[in-house]
Amino acid sequence: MKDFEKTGFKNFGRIIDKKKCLELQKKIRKLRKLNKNIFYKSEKEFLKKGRFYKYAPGVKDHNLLISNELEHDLGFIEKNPKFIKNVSKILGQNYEIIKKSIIRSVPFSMIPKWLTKKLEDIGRPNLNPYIKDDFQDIQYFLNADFHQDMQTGKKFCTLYVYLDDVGKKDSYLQVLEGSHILGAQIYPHYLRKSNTKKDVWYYNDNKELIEVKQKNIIGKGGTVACWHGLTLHGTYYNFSKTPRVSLRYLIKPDSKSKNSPFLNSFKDIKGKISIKDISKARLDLNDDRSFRKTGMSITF
Ligand SMILES: O=C(O)CCC(=O)C(=O)O
Ligand SMILES: [Fe+2]
Repeated sequence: MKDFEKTGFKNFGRIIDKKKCLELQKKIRKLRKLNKNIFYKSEKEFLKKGRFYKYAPGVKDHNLLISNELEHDLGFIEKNPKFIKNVSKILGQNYEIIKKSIIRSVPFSMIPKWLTKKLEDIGRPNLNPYIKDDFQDIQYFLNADFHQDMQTGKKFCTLYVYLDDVGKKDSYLQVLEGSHILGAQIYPHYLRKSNTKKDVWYYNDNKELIEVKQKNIIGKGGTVACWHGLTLHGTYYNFSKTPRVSLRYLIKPDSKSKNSPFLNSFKDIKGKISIKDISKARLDLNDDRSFRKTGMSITF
């Protein structure tokens, strides 16, 4: 696992019981039907009731995954020996889960008409602002252009568990191996796809120029993968009829573990690990945090 320092990414493979993943997926689907009714029905209603802040599932509340309503024991994931072994190898034994939530990647066909035009050329269309409060206990995405999850300097990894099978049509995660090395950068990122080499991108921060390798997370339910908080990753549109349902964990390292590849990786990071003025970290957000068109570099 030593190469995590260099790659900032590890696909653990299919380590969780697929049947148990499907059971949870079905329960989620039953409790929170996914249809157009979860969205505000018009732009007028959205302008009246919607907002561009506090729209994500909470760490402790308004989060279906940890709610009494779902009441689901996540031991089959978090206490699974393979899960513990793999995560410990990257983050040290006493790692800590700081947040977990359900992610649904919504097929384009499920977006209400009034919204489709608005979301064109938005790089990171988080859908929750357009979804009624009651349903914001799940995180909904249309797609996500290449971005970093860590911006404030708080060190963590992101880990995904696929609850259902994810193929090429299902908005699979794409990760750019080695991209964490340039540190925290402003979105949109300066990325260009190689014209000749498959799955190679050139990435720069206006000083250094590096080559990074695209790794696709494609796999059956129960597949788990983990990336450094500064590693670029994203998803393109979901072309299937059903949402991709995943669990997303943010995991903090064991701060006493002297040799964790995650903490060691910071020695090699060239730039800063956070952007001081967080309001300047995303050029795709207006002052009121509404979305601004940027286009996107991620493709199918
Ligand atoms: O699941 C997706 O579509 C992208 C999500 C993502 O980048 C994240 O959860 O950090
Ligand atoms: Fe992300």
